[in-house]
Amino acid sequence: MALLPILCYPDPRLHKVARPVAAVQPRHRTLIADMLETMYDANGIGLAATQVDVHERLIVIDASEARDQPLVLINPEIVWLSPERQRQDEGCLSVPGIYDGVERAVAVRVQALDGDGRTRTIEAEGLLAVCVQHEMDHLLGKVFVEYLSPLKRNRIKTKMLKAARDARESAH
Ligand code: K1U
Ligand code: ZN
Repeated sequence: MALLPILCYPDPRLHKVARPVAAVQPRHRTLIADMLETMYDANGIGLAATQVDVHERLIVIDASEARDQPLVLINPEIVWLSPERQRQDEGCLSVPGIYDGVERAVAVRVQALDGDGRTRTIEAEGLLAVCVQHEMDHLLGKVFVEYLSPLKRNRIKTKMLKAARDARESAH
């Protein structure tokens, strides 16, 4: 298994639209294992393939307290969104240190393939529902900061670019 580098906003590769997985192949099993390891290592509750520069419709999630309930969603499609919506703070491993409120459906039903290529339907609410919607946005090339005002987004962009520049300079 391997830790994968996570793309940081405003990297343009975060805006690529992922293509469907045609068939679950051995390389996808390696990718899933590496993404889970990367997500747990970064203390995240989700990770989309887009964030590790793989532009296929695959996400991993573990929103359990014990961090022992990994979920693999391949070609996920939302089949139902609750009409009830709620604003909740979100974070993103591609936008480290930034948390802000986004309004989303409180509950979702998603159909997807699991890591063995079997069709599954997942009902999610609370943090898991927020995370599923956040990760599915990544597959469409959308980062949560795009729900914020242009002023906030530009401040975040400037902060991220400065942090990347500082990290490069201190590495020399
Ligand atoms: O980068 C990501 O897509 C993962 C992201 C998922 C997420 C967290 C919270 C709300 C929506 C989506 C994270 O894991 S951010 C870091 C984190 O561990 C966290 C932040 C807030 C609540 C719980 C966990
Ligand atoms: Zn994210």
